Amino acid sequence: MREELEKLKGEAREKILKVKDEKSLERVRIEFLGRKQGKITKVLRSIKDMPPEQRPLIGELVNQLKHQIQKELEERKKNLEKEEKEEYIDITLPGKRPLVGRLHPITQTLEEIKRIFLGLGFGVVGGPEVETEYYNFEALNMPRYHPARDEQDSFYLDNNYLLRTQTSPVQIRVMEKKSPPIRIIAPGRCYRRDAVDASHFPMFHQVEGLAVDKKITFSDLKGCLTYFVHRMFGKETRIRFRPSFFPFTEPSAEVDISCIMCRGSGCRVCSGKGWLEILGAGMVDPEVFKKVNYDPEKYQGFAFGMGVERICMLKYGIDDIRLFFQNDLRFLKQF
Ligand code: 2NM
Repeated sequence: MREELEKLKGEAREKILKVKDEKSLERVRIEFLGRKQGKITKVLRSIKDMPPEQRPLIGELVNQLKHQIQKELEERKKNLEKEEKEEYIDITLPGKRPLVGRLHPITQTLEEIKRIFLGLGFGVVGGPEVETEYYNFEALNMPRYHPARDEQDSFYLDNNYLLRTQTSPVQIRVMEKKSPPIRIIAPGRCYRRDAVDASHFPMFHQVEGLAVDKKITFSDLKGCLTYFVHRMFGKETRIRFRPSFFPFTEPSAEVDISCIMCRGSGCRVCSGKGWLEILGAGMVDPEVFKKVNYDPEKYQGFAFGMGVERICMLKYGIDDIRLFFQNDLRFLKQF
């Protein structure tokens, strides 16, 4: 009996090692361990016909063999699987490129703007998006019934809170806490109750800048913004300042750049005008300084504000602001 078992063991081992795929391996398993006709199974079944005193020993031997074969079958199966995988790796095939994320074009533009002003010595500050009427309007020389409030129809919350319509409240908060000299930009989200169209969206991003010191002049403002425009849109871009009005600056200006599509000759992008409006700016109104306890006789300052979406649209020739907020990868992948 012992001999017979040894023979079975050798036979099984040989067949298991010879097998070249999982199907044939399964056939070997059935040949030896199959429930009905398996060679080992049959031996196990025959134990009951043996003399009682031999049964325990034989039983144990056969069981050992059974487990041994099971183990070898499993090992061979693992090796086959591994071999199969290894065989199918064709290292000459181009790899599958995983989808790599990237920064949103607005974030990219924001980073670029920040980098330029950081280079000019401006610090970057943030502040709350939920503001009080005082910081959003009153401190900026826009009292309750000022007509300029109409233009910035806001989202109001309870208790006179509202979503900021610009980031200038951040500048007010900084001036309240610190004395000049001040050189900061305040980037962030702003909210206005605008109807959505190709150039309006109820949430947008702004960067506002502020420099306060003794003897800050309009020339400093012009120099600073000209440098910014050259860095952002290229040295060949021209810049012009048109007189305008803001309640928080005096004098105020709208700043245009020569059209980046036609370079000033007039085209569809600039509606034939040759110029594109990119930001608003001016010298901080003495009334604003009074609100933060700065002496307007001692200090002057310039301030400016720009819409990041608008800058980004002009830079890349994007004609609809809604594209930024639809999460369409066909659009986003281009940046
Ligand atoms: C603009 C245009 C002009 C501005 C003013 C101030 C502050 F707080 F100093 F008064 N911050 N930003 C400003 C000035 C913003 O946005 C079009």
